[in-house]
Amino acid sequence: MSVEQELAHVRRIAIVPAYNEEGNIRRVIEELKSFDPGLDVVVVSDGSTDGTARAAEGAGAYVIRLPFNLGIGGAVQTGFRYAAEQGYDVAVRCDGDGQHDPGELPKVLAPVLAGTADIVVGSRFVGEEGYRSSAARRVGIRLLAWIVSGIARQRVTDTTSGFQALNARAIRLFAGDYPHDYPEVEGMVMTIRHRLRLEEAPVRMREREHGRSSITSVRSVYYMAKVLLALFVGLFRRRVVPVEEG
Ligand SMILES: Nc1nc2c(ncn2[C@@H]2O[C@H](COP(=O)(O)OP(=O)(O)OP(=O)(O)O)[C@@H](O)[C@H]2O)c(=O)[nH]1
Ligand SMILES: [Mg+2]
Repeated sequence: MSVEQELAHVRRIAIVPAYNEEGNIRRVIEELKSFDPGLDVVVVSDGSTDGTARAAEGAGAYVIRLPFNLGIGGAVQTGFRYAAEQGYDVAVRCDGDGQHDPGELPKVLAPVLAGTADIVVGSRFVGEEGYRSSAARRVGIRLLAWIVSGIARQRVTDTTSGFQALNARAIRLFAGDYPHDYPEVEGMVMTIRHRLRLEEAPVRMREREHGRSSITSVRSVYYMAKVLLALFVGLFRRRVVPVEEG
């Protein structure tokens, strides 16, 4: 069975965090819907001050408006909570800036639908396709991959990718507890520590078209320092059991 056929048997949702993505969000939703018309889309507008929420509703998404900017982790966790409460079987996570191509979703979804992984992370660094980014950022990405692979005792290549597919188990885990600051990096460690099966799938990602990236070059040094500290502190965290686990 193809991924599209298998998808038809599960309740599925796309979780899209968006902070001032008025210029991008409509197309993101349209592309998701054209990939799979039965895919529900929830956009978590993270205290946006532009027309993000209205544009998302206009394009047929369910919109959760956070009262102020919680940051990417809080926004994504809100989406996972919604997905868990509504009983979705499968969720995909896509950025609201259009960098994640829904056409690549079959690769990310396949292991989840086949039941061989609980969470699949779309990686820019597995396989042939390279990803253009600044040298500094590439070094940072490699370093993070190396550290996370060491902690997790499993080789990973793309620790900052928000292009992911998750089954109900992984949705529940993240609905109950999700890192705030650097959710992708810490989330990977968390997933593996909770003994969920994590896989990477090779994907291509696009360049940002409208709006501004949250990570500028000066900030990326700061980002690295903080994320390394967060990972280090995380080593001493107990495995947190979701408060409201049913
Ligand atoms: N910057 C930022 N993005 C947020 C926030 N909350 C949700 N988001 C969304 O999270 C997604 C990822 O943010 P980006 O700024 O594109 O981060 P990135 O993709 O790692 O960086 P680039 O590759 O440079 O675009 C986007 O869809 C944002 O709209 C927030 O508080 N700040
Ligand atoms: Mg982006």
